[in-house]
Amino acid sequence: MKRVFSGVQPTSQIHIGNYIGAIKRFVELQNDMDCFFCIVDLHSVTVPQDPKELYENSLQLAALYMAVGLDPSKVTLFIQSHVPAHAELSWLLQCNSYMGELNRMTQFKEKSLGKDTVTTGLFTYPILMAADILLYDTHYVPVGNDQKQHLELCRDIAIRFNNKYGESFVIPEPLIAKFGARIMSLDDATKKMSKSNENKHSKINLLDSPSKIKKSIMKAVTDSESEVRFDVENKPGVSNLMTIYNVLSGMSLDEIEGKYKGMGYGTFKKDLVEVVVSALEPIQSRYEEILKSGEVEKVLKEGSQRANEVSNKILDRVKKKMGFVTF
Ligand code: ATP
Ligand code: LTN
Repeated sequence: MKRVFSGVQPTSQIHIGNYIGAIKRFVELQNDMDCFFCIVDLHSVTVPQDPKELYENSLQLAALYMAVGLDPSKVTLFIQSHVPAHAELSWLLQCNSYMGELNRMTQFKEKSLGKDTVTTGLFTYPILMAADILLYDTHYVPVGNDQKQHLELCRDIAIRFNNKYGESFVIPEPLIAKFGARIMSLDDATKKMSKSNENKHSKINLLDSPSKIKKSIMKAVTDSESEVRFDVENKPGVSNLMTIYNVLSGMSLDEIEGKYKGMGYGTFKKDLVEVVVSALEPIQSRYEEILKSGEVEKVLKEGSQRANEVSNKILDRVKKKMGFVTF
């Protein structure tokens, strides 16, 4: 069975960009692949975190993973910091990668822009991500479009390592959807929907109430025309809303265009509210049930046990190749 690995940071609330670009796709893969889905808490501390919030967000993300339909009997769900091999391999890979390649990472440039101080962890973040992936002999990595460059770096590091020390790593392939891999901000369709955007109406979180969803969608930027038509270049706002409509309802773009011909944006947006609310409702009620059931801790403990077993073997193999003494 092919292996899949992906991770989401336990920072702030999970939005429909994270869901459509990544988490929804995790659910689609779980029946056919051996999947590891991680709560990447070590990545989240590359920028300041409130300890109490980090704690709560980590457990909430685990409950949300299960609420969207990930089945712990099929997939391995775990917290990154429960598997020390991630930090250890990250160090070994740091000693086999270069300042120049990290300097080219656009996410680092964006996230450090305008900050007085930036942690070294934010700079080396993509190497920890490469370690996450390579530790599981991963074949496929489902992610949103913003992670493409990090995946390329991961492949470069793995290929170079294999050339230097002999076959050590499986070379992973990114799984980036042709459609929905970059959901845009509702207040500015030229930027990606982002957890770190302070405007709460720029995004729809999976746990948002119907009234908040309604407000955010009704406020969403469109354009001065009134035609519901998919045209990313000239109509980025409407095209983004149509993408969300398409992915969450299953209706094709042509069908959506046909349904709202001559009707203007008002009716389209009202119906989109319905589509989003009914897609999120079952997730929200399962989420509450899962939190109440107290099963999250058990699932994470079992998950980290399997993740430790699998990753320690691979770490050991890599350390032997590098010449470390292992018994
Ligand atoms: P920030 O938005 O603050 O940069 P993030 O949401 O990108 O944070 P993660 O929680 O680690 O950070 O992202 C989890 C997954 O969601 C990743 O696979 C990422 O590519 C994907 N993702 C994030 N934003 C979007 C988006 N707007 N559209 C599609 N996928 C996205
Ligand atoms: N860097 C990713 C989160 C992440 C990840 C991973 C994704 C950390 N480790 C391994 C896929 C595979 C992000 O910021 N979205």
